[in-house]
Amino acid sequence: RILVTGCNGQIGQVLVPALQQRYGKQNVFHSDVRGDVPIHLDVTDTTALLKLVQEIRPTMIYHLAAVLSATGERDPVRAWQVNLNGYFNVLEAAVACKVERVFFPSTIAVYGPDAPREATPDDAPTRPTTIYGIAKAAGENLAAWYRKKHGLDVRVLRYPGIIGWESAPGGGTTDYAVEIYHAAVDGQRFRCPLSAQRALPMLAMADAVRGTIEYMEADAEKILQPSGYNLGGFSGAPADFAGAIQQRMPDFAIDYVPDHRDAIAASWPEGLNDSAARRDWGWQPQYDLQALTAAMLGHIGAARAARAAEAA
Ligand code: VAH
Repeated sequence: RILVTGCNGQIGQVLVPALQQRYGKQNVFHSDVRGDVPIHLDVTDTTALLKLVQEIRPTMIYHLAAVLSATGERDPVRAWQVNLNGYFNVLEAAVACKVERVFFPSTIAVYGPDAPREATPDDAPTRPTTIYGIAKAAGENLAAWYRKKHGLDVRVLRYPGIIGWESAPGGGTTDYAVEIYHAAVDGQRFRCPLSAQRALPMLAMADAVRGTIEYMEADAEKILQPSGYNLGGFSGAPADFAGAIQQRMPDFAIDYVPDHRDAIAASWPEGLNDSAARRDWGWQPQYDLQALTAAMLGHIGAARAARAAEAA
């Protein structure tokens, strides 16, 4: 049985159906603190979380509940409570209930300006400059402590910006890379909060979800880096996304109006070296910028047409 926390988030909304497909709906329990959920759970409620894990007795926990980078800078207290204390509760419950594997989503936000900008390796220095990145870097170290102290198999992936047609992002610095496609399909001029050349590592949602499940199912002896892995896809800047869209929709227009998120993005790498994940457990992304752009415009366009037909 599997428990997913933060199921209503950008990744959770796609991961849960993928897990249900793989393991059967009856074996996937999913929770969130907000929205329409089968299980209401605030991961900062230690007692409620332990009670839920005792009831479900999951073999795996995918802990997705988190406050992302941009929101975290505005509400550092909540970000710390959720991103560290909530995660701490998950680890304690996992040990108490003998959960076999725990997934902890880390992020390129653990890297700071002193990490190599291009092809940042897994072992680059992690000196984050956001509360979100600081909590996630601490979380990676917590994973190592629980692995050493309790033998808990906590698996860590450092996600780049994740772009999918299936769900809306919330509170991240990379949210623009999803919103830009919706603006294009809606025929709206897009106001981009990052500067034109601000490149970041990006990954298609479909690749991220498939890769995460493959990683969690990999035999333990393949995980040669217990501290975790970069999960890379491609490097893209706003101007690259705009160009790929304009190849298909020449009238698409964009304005670059950098805000606080541009400074956050400037502290992150522009590209990742994920060769260790490819070597150890066979990671292989399938979408590059062109393929993702075609898929995003196709799926979002089809959903828009379906809504228009329904309304007619
Ligand atoms: C964010 N989407 O923007 C998340 C992610 C690498 C970025 O951690 O905060």
